[in-house]
Amino acid sequence: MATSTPAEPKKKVNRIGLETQEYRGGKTTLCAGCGHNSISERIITACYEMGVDPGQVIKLSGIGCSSKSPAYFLGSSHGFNSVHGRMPSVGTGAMLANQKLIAIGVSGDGDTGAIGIGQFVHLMRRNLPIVYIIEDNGCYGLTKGQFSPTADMGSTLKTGVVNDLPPIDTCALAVELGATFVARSFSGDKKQLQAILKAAISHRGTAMIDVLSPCVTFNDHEGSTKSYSYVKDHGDPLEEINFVPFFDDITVEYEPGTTQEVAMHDGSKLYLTKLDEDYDPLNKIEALRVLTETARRGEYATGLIYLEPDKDDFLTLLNLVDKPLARLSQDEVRPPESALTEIMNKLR
Ligand SMILES: Cc1ncc(C[n+]2csc(CCOP(=O)(O)OP(=O)(O)O)c2C)c(N)n1
Ligand code: SF4
Ligand SMILES: [Mg+2]
Repeated sequence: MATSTPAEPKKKVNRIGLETQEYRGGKTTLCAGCGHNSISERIITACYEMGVDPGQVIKLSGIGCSSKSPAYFLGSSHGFNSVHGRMPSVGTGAMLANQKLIAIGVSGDGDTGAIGIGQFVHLMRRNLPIVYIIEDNGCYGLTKGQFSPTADMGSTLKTGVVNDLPPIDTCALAVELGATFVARSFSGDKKQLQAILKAAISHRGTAMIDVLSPCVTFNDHEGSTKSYSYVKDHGDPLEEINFVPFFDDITVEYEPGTTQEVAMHDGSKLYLTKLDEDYDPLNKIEALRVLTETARRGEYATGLIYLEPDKDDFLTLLNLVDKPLARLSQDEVRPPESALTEIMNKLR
């Protein structure tokens, strides 16, 4: 009698036929419990669930514990670990060379707010298509926990040293400078961060996400405003976010007047159920108001803070040819002699 071997259990794959495993990277070398590790997990899940092709992604970073984290997700993607604070210019170059890439940048509050602030400022005003994540722990984790420019005035180091300088609010700065997608979340808030990351991937333009990401080794004590317990107790979510990707034919039922529906560039939809009635994330002045008021109360406004879905991104403004510049042949980039002669004749 013939015996049949039991069928192998079917592996779960996403819409492009890949398993979650294929979105993972190397084993983390960060401290156990570091917020940055949770953010890597959320990036893995968001890219898997969105069916992002890892071969189309370029991961970019600067220097810091946060900037090491691209090694721990999307192991088969392109990657460039740049110099401290210089990720924006490397990212700009990469996207100019190949505008078909999906750029995911990971920086730290020190990498962005201190040495990299000049580069950050110009990235925000250019609206380059990039998901720019700041893993914000209020300190320089890699160099043993000194205050960074996002540390709040009056917060203390473990040693008791008090920070007497006001913080830079990277979200307010990004809104002010022209970023078209600005959000804040917490590494411990799976649901919110996941929805924000998916929406950021769908956005065509700069998506700046400040993720409060506690450093368990140097900045998780009482007196810190970037500790797990402080952020958990002082987060003020603006809305509940539901993200429906373009490939899912789902409509969300909601009571009229309670939920705002926002169409993303790629046809995906965001359903924002407001928790603060007056809040409209499409209004720049409102965004700055809410950031100022929550900061004054010692709280963090979280969620989608500002969105401008239709502004032209940097590459569109440059009117680039469709074919990635990096793939153009010599013949395509070198004008024929007749073109040069024509120009010379005009100058005579
Ligand atoms: C040009 C330069 N200056 C200073 C340093 C030292 N340095 C390395 S990482 C870092 C700060 C990292 O802080 P952050 O970006 O907040 O990352 P975290 O480690 O907190 O995740 C500094 C000052 C360096 N590597 N290069
Ligand atoms: S030192 Fe802090 S930021 Fe660096 S890996 Fe450890 S917990 Fe994370
Ligand atoms: Mg830091």
